[in-house]
Amino acid sequence: MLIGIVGTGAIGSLLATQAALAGLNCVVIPRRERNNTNGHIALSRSDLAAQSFTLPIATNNQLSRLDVVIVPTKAYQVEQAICDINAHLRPHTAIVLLHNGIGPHEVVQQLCPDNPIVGATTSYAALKTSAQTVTMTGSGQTDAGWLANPQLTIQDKLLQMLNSLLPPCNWHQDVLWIMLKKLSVNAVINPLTALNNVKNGALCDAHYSQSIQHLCEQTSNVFNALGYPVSTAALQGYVTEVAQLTANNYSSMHQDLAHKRRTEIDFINGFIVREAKRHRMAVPDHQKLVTAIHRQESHYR
Ligand code: KPL
Repeated sequence: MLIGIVGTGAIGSLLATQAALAGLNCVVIPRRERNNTNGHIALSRSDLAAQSFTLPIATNNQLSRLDVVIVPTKAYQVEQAICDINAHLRPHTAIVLLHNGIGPHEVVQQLCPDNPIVGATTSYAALKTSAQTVTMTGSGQTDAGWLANPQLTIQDKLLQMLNSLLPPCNWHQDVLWIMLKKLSVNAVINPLTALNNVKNGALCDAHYSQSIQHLCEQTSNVFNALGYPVSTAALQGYVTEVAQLTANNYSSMHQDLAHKRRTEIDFINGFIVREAKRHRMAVPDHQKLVTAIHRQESHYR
C-alpha cells in the first residue's frame, strides 16, 4: 500500500515518522516546492532520543500510484493541497482528511468526485521544534469513517494503516457526528483561550461558565436542526472533559494567534454560523467570536 502524506507540519511530520517506524511504504508531498527529482526529506523525533528518518519526496509517478493520500493540513489549506496534486491522482486513491473543523470535504468532493473520502480526527498532539524536528507532545486516539464514495474493499486496510500511525483508531458509520462533537468542543475552547490568552484548563473556572453555556446552547440548536439531537448539557460535558484533559495545553487557535498565523475559525465557529443561517437560526455568541478572531487576524494579515 503506497501512502502519501501532504505537508510537513506538526501532524504531517509526526505521521511521516510514525510511518517510517512502522515500516510502511510512504512518500512525503511537501506543500510548497515539490521536488520532481528523487529527493528526500530528513526528519527527527525529539521524543524518541532524536531518532532520525529519511523519507522520499513523492515524484509525479508515485503520486499516480498512491493508494491513499493523507491531508493533515490546516482546514484552509486543504483545497490548495488537493489542487496541487489532483492532476496526478487516480480516482481510486483514497483521500484522508485530518483537520480541525468541518467544510473542506465539500470542495474536495467537487475536485475529486470519484475518490473515496475519509474524515478523521485525532487527539494526538505534536510540535515542530525546528524545520526538521518534531516531537509527539500527547498521544490519544483517532476516529475515522467515510465522508464520500465509501470503498468497503479498502476499509480494513485504511483502518489498519491508521492503527499503525495514530493508534487506537476506531471506524465509525457516521463520522460526521464524531466531527461535529469535536467541532462543538473546538468552537468553545479554541476562540475563548485564544482571545483571553489562557491555557485550556482556565476555562474550568466559574468565570467562563455562562459564556460556555450560551455557546453550547446555540451549538445544540444548530446540531438539532442538522438531525443530531444533542442537549446543551451533553455538549457542556464534552467541553469540560476536554478542558480538564488538556488543562496544561494552549489550544491550536491560541498558538495560531500568538504566532500571527491564520486561524481555523471559519471552519469551526464559522461552520456553526453558516449552518445557523441556512436554518434561519440565531447564534449571536458564535458570530461574536468569529468577528473577534477576524479582528485579531486583521492586525497582521
Ligand atoms: O483540538 C484542540 C485544539 O487545540 O485545536 C483541543 C482539543 C482544544 C486541544 O487543545
